[in-house]
Amino acid sequence: MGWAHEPMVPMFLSAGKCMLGCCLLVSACVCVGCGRQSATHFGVEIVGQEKFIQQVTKAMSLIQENAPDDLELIAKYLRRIEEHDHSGMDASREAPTCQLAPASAYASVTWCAGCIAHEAYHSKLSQSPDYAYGLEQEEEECMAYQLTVLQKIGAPRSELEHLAAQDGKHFDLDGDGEYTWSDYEKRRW
Ligand SMILES: [Ca+2]
Ligand SMILES: [Zn+2]
Repeated sequence: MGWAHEPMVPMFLSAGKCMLGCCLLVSACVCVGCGRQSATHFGVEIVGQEKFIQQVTKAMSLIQENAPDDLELIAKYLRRIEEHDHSGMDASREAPTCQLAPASAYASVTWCAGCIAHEAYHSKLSQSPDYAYGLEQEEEECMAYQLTVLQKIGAPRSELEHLAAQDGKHFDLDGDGEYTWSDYEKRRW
């Protein structure tokens, strides 16, 4: 696991960049489009390969069994979870969408569950009026929430330690102190 969690899809950029983002998202959908299916569990639409739907359903069931209040929060702030080539939260859509890359979704059921919780927390924060992506501080808040969920669902110690060792700067993959499409495109998770 060289990755921890998924910063927001950059959505604070200009309208022109947003259009670009939509095109990127559409092309990504096409490229993973083969065998895509859709199912609804816990009121959340899950879109991806059959094994993705199974994995996400297992992750959500694990949260429901061990942390029902957290599943309620997740199902409130995520209306769709889809397989994608980069992980992140797209809160700009009508259905707030958590995107998970294979590295995030298939690492383990517990890790998948933690990533979903992390993205749901971004979505929750993004619904405040005057919201602007909070970079490192926001990532730390989402990671703190992710950690509580991982603990409640009995994630292995290695995952708890891996997450606790992160510093919230993972959004800035090119190291320029800002969060842009360049960072998003560099994600391998
Ligand atoms: Ca950057
Ligand atoms: Zn994040």
